[in-house]
Amino acid sequence: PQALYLADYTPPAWLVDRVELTFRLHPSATRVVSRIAFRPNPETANRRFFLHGEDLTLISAAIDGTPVTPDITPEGLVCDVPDSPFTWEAEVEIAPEGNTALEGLYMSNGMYCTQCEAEGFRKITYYPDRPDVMAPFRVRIESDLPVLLSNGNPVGQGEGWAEWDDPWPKPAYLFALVAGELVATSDTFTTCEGRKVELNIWVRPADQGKADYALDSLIRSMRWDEEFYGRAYDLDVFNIVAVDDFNMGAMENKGLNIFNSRYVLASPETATDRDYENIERIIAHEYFHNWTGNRITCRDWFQLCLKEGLTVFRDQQFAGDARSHAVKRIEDVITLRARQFREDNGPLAHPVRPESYTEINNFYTATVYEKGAELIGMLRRLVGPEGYDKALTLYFDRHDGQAATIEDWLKVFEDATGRDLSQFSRWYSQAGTPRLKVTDDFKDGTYTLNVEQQTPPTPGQPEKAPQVIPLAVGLLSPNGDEVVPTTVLEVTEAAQSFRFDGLGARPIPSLLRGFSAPVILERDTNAEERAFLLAHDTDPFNKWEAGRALARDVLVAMVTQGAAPAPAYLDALAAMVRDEALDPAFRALALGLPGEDQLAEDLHARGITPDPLAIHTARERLKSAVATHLCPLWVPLYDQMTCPGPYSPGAADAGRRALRLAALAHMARLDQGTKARAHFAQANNMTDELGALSILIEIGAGEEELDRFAKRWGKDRLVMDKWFALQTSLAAPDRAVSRTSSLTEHPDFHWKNPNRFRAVIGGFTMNAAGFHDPSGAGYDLVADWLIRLDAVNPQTAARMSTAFETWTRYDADRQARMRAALERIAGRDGLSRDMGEMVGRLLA
Ligand code: B3K
Ligand code: ZN
Repeated sequence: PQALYLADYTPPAWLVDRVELTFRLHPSATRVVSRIAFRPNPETANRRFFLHGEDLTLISAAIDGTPVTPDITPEGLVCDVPDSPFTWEAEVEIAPEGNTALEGLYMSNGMYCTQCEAEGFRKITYYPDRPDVMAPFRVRIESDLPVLLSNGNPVGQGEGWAEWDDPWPKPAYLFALVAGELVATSDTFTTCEGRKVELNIWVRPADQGKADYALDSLIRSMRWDEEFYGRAYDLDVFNIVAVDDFNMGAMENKGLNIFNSRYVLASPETATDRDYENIERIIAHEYFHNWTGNRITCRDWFQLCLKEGLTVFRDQQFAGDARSHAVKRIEDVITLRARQFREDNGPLAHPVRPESYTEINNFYTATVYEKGAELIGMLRRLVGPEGYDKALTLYFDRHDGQAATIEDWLKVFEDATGRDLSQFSRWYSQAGTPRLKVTDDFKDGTYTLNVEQQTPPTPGQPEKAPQVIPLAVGLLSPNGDEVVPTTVLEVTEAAQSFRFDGLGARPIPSLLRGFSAPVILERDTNAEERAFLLAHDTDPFNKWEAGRALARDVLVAMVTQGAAPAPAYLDALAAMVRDEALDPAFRALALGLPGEDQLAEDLHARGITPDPLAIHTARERLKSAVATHLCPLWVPLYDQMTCPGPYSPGAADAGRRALRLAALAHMARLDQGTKARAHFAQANNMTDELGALSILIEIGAGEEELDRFAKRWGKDRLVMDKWFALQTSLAAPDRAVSRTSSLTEHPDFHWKNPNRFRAVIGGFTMNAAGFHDPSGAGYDLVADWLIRLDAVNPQTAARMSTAFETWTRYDADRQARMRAALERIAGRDGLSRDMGEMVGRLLA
C-alpha cells in the first residue's frame, strides 16, 4: 500500500452533473444500477477516466447506451471514453450481509445501512469517490422492508419501492441508504426562512420511546445554528437512524444522519447523565455538519480538519451555551490532554492537517478533531468574536457549494479582518504540543512575564518554527483582588517579554486562562501559589487547573519519594468542597484526580520512567487520604445533593448527582461500601445505579451487585456494554487480565459488534495498571484480539491499536514486550492496510 501526499493533489479529470441510482436490495446479492452524467473538467487537460470500485461484481457497463468493457483492477476501473459529456451506466452486485467491515452497504440486525466516509462509496458502485466531485443524487430503493430512506426529499413511494431526490450537490461520502423495520419519533421544525421541516428519529421497534432526548437535542441544535451562525436547514425532511453495529459515533450524511444507537437511545433508567450529554453533543455535531462539511465540504481528505475541527468547535460552543461554559471547558481540556496530548507526544503524532497518509480512516484522530477545534478557538480569540462572525459569514458566502481547503479558510479570516495569518498557519502544519516556559520579574511597580516557546520534535518534523500563541493572563494582588483582568498576550517569538506597569505589589499571575491555547505550560511555582489560585482565581478554568496541578504534584511526590499526601492540598480541597457558591458540577470535577495515564505522561515528561502499578497504588492511597481528611464533609454533602422531582438530564441536576456520587465514592472508603450498596439498591436512574456500582468495584467489592445488574439488564445491549466495560476498566491490576479474558468467553461477548468489542477490550486498555501488567499478558491479550478483529473489521481494529501509542514511555522490559506484541501483529499475513499503517507508524 502506498502513501498519498497532500502536495500531489490534482483536480478531477471528470465532473459529475447528476447521479441516479437504483438499489434492488438482497442480503447476499444486492444489485446497484447507476446512471451518471459526466463532463470534462475545464480546469484540467487530463482526460483519463478512472472510477473507484472495490469488492464489486460488474454485471454490465455502457457509455451513452453502448455497452463497454472496462479494465478492472482491485481499486477500480478505467475505460476509453469520449472527449465530451457522456452518460455512464453500470450494474454491479454486492453482498451487504457479508460486509463485516461496516463500510459501504452492510446489514445490522436485519436492517440495511451504509457508511461511506471516507471511502466507502466505492464499495457500493463504480464512482469518482473523492470529495471534490459533487453532484445531485436521485435514488430508488426496491425492497419489501417497510422503511426505505435515502438522502434529500422523498419524491415517491409505493408497494416495495421508494424514491428520494437530493438537490444539493454532494460528494459520494455523504450518500446514505437505510432499509428496515423501523419506527419514528417525529416532530416538525419551521426554519427562520419559513421552511417546515419534518424531523424523524428512526429506531428498531424494541427501542421505541427512547429517542425523545435526541429529538429535543436536534430541535435545539437547529435553533442554535440559526441564532448564532445564521444557518438554516435546507431540505423538507431530516432523518436520523439509530444502528447497533457502527464503527464510530455517527455520520452526517445529507438529510439522513446515521448514528451509533448509543448516541440516540436514552431513558433515565438505561442512560447516564454522560450518555445524555453525549447524545446532545453528537446530535448537534452531525446537524452542524450540514453547513460545515456538507454545504461546504473538503477538497481532499488532507483537509479533514476543515470540517471536523470547525464542527467540533461549534458543538462545544453549543454545549457550553446549553450547560455551563466553565464546566464544559474543563471537560474538553481533560479530554484534549488525555487523547490529543497523548497522541502528540508519541509515535502517532501528526499535524492537524496531515501531509501524507496511507489509509485515511486512520486520521480521524484527536489531533484532527480536538486540536482542530482548538485552532478555531485560538483564531476566534485572536480576531475577536466580531471578527470571527464576519469571517464565518464570508466563509459561507464565498464557499457555499464548494470543496474547500485550509488555505481558503484562512484567507477568509484574512480578508474579513485584515490580519496576516501566515504564521498562524503553522498550527496546521506543525505537529507536537508547544511547551510554554514562563518566568517572571517584579521591579519598581513593573511586572514582567518572560515567555519562551518550544515544540519538541515529532515523526518527520525535527525542527519547529515559533507559532502564534494567544496567552490569556490575569494578575491578582496578594490579597486576592484582580489587578489586571484577562488580557490576551500574543506570543509570536521563540522568546518574548510582556510588561505590566504601575503595580503596587508583586502580583500573582493567572496564566493561560480558559486554556487559551493547546500548549503545555511550564512554570516553576510552588504549592502555596497554586493553593492561592485555587482559592482566589476568578477564572474558573484556572481555579480548577490550580487544584489539578496540586493534585498532580502530590501524586508525583507520592510515587517518586513515597511522600505522604500533602496537607496543603487536602486543606485546599476541603475549602473548595465546602464552598457553596461553587457549582456542584465544578466541585465534582475539582474532586477528580488526574488519571493514571495522565500521571504516567507527567512522570515521563519529568524524565522519570512511569511504573503503572506504583501510580495506581498512589492514586488509591490519595483517594483514601482525601476520604479520611475530609471525612466530616461527605455525609452532609451526600444528603444535601439530592435532586427533588423526576429525573432530568439537565446540567443542574447532573452536577448535583455527580457531586453526590463523588461524596459517596469517598464514603465507600470509610464504610466499606455500605452506603454505596444502599444507593445501588435504591437507584431509580442509570447514573446512580452505575455510579454506585463503579464505586463498589473500585473498592474491590460489588460482585453481587454485578450479578444483579446483569440479571436486570441482560437484554439491553447498551446497558450491558456498560456492564462489560466497568469490569475490564476497573478491575484491580492483578485481576484485570484474567477478568478480561474470562469476559471474552461470556456468551454475550459479541466481538464483531464494535460497541461490545470496545467495551471489553477497549475498557481493558483504559485500565492502565492492568494493561501494563509486568508479565506482558495484557499486551498479548489485546494483540490477539486486534489480530482477530482486523480480519473482519480493519477500521475499528486499527483505531484500537492506539492502546500501544505510549509504549516508548515505559521501562525496557515493558517496551520489549509491547514491541513484541506489535511486531507479532505486523507479521501477520493478510494484515489490513489500516492496521499495517498503524503498526508501521507505532514501530517506526
Ligand atoms: N464524519 C464522521 C466520521 C467518519 C469516520 C470515518 N472513518 C463523523 C463525524 O465526525 O461527524
Ligand atoms: Zn464530524
